[in-house]
Amino acid sequence: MYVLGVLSLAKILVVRLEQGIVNGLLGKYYKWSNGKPPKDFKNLELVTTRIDPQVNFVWWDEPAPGVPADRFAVEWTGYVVVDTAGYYRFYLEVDDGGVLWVRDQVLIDAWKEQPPTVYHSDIVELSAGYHPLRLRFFNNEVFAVVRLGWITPDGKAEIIPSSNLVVRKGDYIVIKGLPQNYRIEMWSGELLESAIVKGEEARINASKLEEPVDAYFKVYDGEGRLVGETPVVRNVWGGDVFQLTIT
Ligand SMILES: [Ca+2]
Repeated sequence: MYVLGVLSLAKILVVRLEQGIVNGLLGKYYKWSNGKPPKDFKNLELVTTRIDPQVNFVWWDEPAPGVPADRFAVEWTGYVVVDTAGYYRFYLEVDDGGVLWVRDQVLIDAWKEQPPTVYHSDIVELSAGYHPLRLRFFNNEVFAVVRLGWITPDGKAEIIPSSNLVVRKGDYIVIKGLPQNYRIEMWSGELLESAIVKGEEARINASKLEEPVDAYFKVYDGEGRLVGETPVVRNVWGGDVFQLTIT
């Protein structure tokens, strides 16, 4: 009779060194020369990129270092995190124009020069979880206003809080601490992805993970033998960096 492989498996400790989930939205700040910028941002000149905790701005001056107060545009991307499933409305106050997408659907389209104006979306039903969001905004001449809010199922209107906005820091989950040529698999109910250790680390492609998962890692040696597996780690996402230790 064979000895059950399970008995010989190593314990593998896992420590998260970096967190892939970052609260806020990724803001890309552009400038252009004249007229209204194209809605697709084609040929705009990217000046700077940063994480904005939320979108709640009034600008009389430069919105960011190197970005002019006149004729700038911003694209914010990330995910809106819905805690309670239900019916939501989004609202956008803009001077000058803006377009809001959630899940690739245009919810508000107000791409024109105007004084501060508030637009409401239709009611949308959202499941609990992560929904991709994109907001484009431009300002022609000072001053500028852009505020992104929502009305939650309980009727509360608020600027979307930073805790409900999320950016995924990277496309890869990086695993450190394993020998060269070891293979690592990421599981969450089913096998999600795998990668081989090259140099100091294994890089697991996480670009398809639309929201964080509770996952564990199986480790195989260079001959393909299962070495062991980690405990379940909560909220694993692109941009995470883990240190694994085989004990
Ligand atoms: Ca303006």
